[in-house]
Amino acid sequence: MKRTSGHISLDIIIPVYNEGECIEETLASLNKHVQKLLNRIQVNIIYDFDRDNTIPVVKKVKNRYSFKVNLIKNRKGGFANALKTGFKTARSDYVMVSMADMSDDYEKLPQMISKAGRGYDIVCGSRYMKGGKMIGGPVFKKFLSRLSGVSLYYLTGLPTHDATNSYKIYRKAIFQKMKLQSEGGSEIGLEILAKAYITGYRITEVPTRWWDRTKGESKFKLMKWIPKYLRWYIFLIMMVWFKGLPKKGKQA
Ligand SMILES: Nc1nc2c(ncn2[C@@H]2O[C@H](COP(=O)(O)OP(=O)(O)OP(=O)(O)O)[C@@H](O)[C@H]2O)c(=O)[nH]1
Ligand SMILES: [Mg+2]
Repeated sequence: MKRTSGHISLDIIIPVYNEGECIEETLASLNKHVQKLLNRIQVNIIYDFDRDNTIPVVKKVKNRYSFKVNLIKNRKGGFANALKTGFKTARSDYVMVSMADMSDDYEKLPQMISKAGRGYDIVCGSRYMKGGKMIGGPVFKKFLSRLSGVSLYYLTGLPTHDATNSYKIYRKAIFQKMKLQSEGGSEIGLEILAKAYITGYRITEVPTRWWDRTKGESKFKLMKWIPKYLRWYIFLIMMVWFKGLPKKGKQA
């Protein structure tokens, strides 16, 4: 497998759905934490419809930052398709997924980038390892998310305690042969991680904090997404227990 060292290039994918209240703060915070890095970085904001209120704000502020900001339309609509559009249109060797609602920990971004540069195929932001934290948010959702992440770590040996966190860096090449079936929401992150792990890609984690949004509206509907997450949770356990993992050095 081709390994990259040194300064990786990175496309940061931010899916948005009416994030006009949040996007400026998110871009400014990103800029603060990446402006001293030597990596080539661009930010791709993926929107579904032309009247999305994020668009005028992005057009107003996009030239203020050390990175280029692109607006890209997700023609099929929905979170999972926004990520697929983001992966397809990315120009860099690595892609990072981040949210527009100021929930992700950009202080840890340089550390995540550096780990990707050391040869990892996926670097996961991890709220449930030592040093990670979740601040705010609905208690039941937090409980389920922690339970699924920590149980997968122990039941399958997955090298992260936080499989369901969307905040991750991926080596773009892993998507070349990976068929993604998720059509709906953020369970696509778990699908990618599960498929990458059973293929033998190198995965690691970095402790990150997560903050609940203070502005805008959440689109996450817990009851609707539980079965979708469960599908990939069970898939991963079954694959690891009954088919096993590829031997080290035999990865795709
Ligand atoms: N393009 C696109 N982006 C979306 C869609 N739904 C959500 N997003 C974006 O995806 C990110 C995460 O969405 P949130 O609604 O915050 O959901 P969440 O982070 O899973 O859950 P919360 O805990 O409620 O914040 C945000 O940047 C949203 O604007 C969608 O249908 N299309
Ligand atoms: Mg959110």
